Amino acid sequence: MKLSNIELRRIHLELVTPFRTSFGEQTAREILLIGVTSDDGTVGWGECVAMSEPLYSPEYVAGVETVISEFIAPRISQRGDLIAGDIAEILKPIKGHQMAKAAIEMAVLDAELRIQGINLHARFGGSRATIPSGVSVGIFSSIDALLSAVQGYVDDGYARIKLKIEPGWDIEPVRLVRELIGPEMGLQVDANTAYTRRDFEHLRQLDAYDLLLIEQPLDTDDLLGHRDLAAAIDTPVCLDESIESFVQAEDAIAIGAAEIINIKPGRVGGYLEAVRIHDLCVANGIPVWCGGMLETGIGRAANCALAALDGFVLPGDISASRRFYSRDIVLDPIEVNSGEVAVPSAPGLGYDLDSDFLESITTSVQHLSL
Ligand code: OSB
Ligand code: MG
Repeated sequence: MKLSNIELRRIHLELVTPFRTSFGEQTAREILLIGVTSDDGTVGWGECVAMSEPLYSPEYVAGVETVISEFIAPRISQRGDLIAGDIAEILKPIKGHQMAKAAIEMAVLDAELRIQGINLHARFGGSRATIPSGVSVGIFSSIDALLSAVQGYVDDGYARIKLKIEPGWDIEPVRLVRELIGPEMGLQVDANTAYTRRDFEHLRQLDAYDLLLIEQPLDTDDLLGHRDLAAAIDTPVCLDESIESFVQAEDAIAIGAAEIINIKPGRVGGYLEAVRIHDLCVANGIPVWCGGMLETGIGRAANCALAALDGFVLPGDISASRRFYSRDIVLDPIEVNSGEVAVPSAPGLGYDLDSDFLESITTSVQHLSL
């Protein structure tokens, strides 16, 4: 297809409850949506996972808008006819900016699949129609508040709990949550880089609580630290922030720094690279699971298709829409039933936009003619 227009649409969504991690607290999500229109009039949407500030990764919403309008759109325009599978190669000269590239590829993929009348799940070939749903639980100001939130998610039927941790909020909350949910339920922790190589003895205390994994305890660039930690503790070490490409996944696996990998399509430059990393992990016996970035129904729909692939052997951060938002921008927001979410099957990424609501929460729109 040939694209005639790229739309950059910023939306503002309030969170139902503040979400605090070791890198900051969010009470709302500023999200950049990318709309592409093909020459036959088909529209596809991509959801960029960058946050407002560069606290999780170097990318941020305003920066993504700039890199798309100044560097990505001209290259796509110059290329002319293309398919989603060409985007990574067209954009390769631009260093980094995985989230911006992923969002464009996602929008083109949506348009391409809509033209073909097939769904992303069918294109990826995953065999499951439903996938287990995990929930990510933030840091609270009191243990009581944490425990009542976790109990609520247990009552909602989630298949596993992920607790955000940081120094001062780790061993004791984990101990009490394990006591609350019992020995059978899947429990894991995510530090978002809050620890250092001096914390191995401390983190070893987590081994007592039968965790599925500890996610990204050390700095993004500290692969050797993660290798050494993996050797020092029993809890499997999982990488999130550190894996921004297929080659980084290969390296981390080769040196023993990644016993498990959290795959986030936005962080690795797109869904097609995410599938390649999944295949690499399967070939190396590395379990993977699908991470989340507080996506709306657009991003969650695509994450479901990815997480339906066989190598995704652990529940993903694919919680119900209502876990973060009181109203979604899609008409059929994701729901959790008996711990599972249904993988969408409609053409494209598989969502249907709630256009009126989308308009009402739009804070800016920019059109780039190609
Ligand atoms: O580290 O997995 C993370 C949200 C924003 C940024 C980073 C992370 C997260 C989550 C959210 O844990 C999970 C979700 O979207 O449900
Ligand atoms: Mg994480």
